Amino acid sequence: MNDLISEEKVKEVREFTASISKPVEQKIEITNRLTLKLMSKINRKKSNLVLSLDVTTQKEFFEILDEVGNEIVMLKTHVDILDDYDENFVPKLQEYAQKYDFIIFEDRKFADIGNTVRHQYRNGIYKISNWAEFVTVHVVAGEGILKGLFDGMENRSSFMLARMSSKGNLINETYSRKCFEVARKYPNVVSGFIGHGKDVEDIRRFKSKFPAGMLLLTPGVKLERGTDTMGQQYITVDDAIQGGADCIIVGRGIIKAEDRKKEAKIYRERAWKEYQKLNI
Ligand code: 5BU
Repeated sequence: MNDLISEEKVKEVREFTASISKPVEQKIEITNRLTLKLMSKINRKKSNLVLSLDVTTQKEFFEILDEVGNEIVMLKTHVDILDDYDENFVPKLQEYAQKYDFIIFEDRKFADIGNTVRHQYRNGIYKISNWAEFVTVHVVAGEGILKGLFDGMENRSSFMLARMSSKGNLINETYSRKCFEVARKYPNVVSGFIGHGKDVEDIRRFKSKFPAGMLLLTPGVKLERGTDTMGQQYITVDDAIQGGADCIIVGRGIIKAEDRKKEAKIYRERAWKEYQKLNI
C-alpha cells in the first residue's frame, strides 16, 4: 500500500475531504480587516469586478476610470508602467477611489528578501505602502518577505501568487500548497491568493485547499476563452466564479473594448449573477 500512494497524496486527499465535509452553516471567523472590507464592498456594491488598468498615461488612466469606476469593487494598478507618473497621481487616484468607492490594489509582485522588499514597498518614487491597501507577493523567497513588507504596518494586506494564468509558468502543486502553509501563519497580512485553472473543476479543487477565510482573485478572464500572443490564457467569467473566485481581474477585456462602460457592466453583471448562485 505504502508503495502505491505517497504520503504527500494521502495528505492532499485528507485535506480535500476535510474541506468538503465541513458543515455549510459553519461560520469562519475572519480577523483580517482588509479582507472584511473587501467582502463587505463586494456585497454592498454588488460587484466582484477588479479592473486591471494597464495603460501608460495618466490621461487614459483617469478617462477609463471615469467610464467604469462605478462598476468595480477594486482597482488593480501597475504604477510603474505609467510614462508620466508624477506627484499628482496618487492624490488624484485617492480622490477617484473615494468618488467611485473602490479599493486600491497594486500588483507589484514583490519577490525579494525581506530587507529589499521592505524598501521597495515604502521608499523609492512610488512609496506604494502609502496608498495601496493590497499588494501582490511571490512567496518564493520565503516568509521573510511578509515580515519585510508588513512588520510595523497597519491596515495593509496582500494576495499571494499561488498559481498563474500564463502558459508554461513554473508554479506546481507543491509550490501552491507551500503558499497556503505560509499564508496560514500570517492571516492578518494575507487576504488570499491569485489563482487560475484550466476549468471549473480544477479551480474548485485548488480553492478547496485554501486556509479558511482566504479569498481567490482570478486574472486571465474574458468573455470567451482564448490566449494572447505572449502566453496569457483566458478562461470565462462563469468558469472563474463557478470555480470559486471571489473576484475576477479583467484588463484588456474591458480597456480595449469599444464601449468600455457597457463592457464593464457585462462583466460585472455576469460575475455577480454567478456569484450569487454560489453564495446564497
Ligand atoms: P489582461 O489584460 O486581462 O490579460 O490583464 C491581466 C492582468 O492581471 C495583468 O495586469 C497581469 O499582470 C495580471 N496577472 C495575470 O494576468 N496573470 C497572473 O497570473 C497574475 C497577474 Br499573478
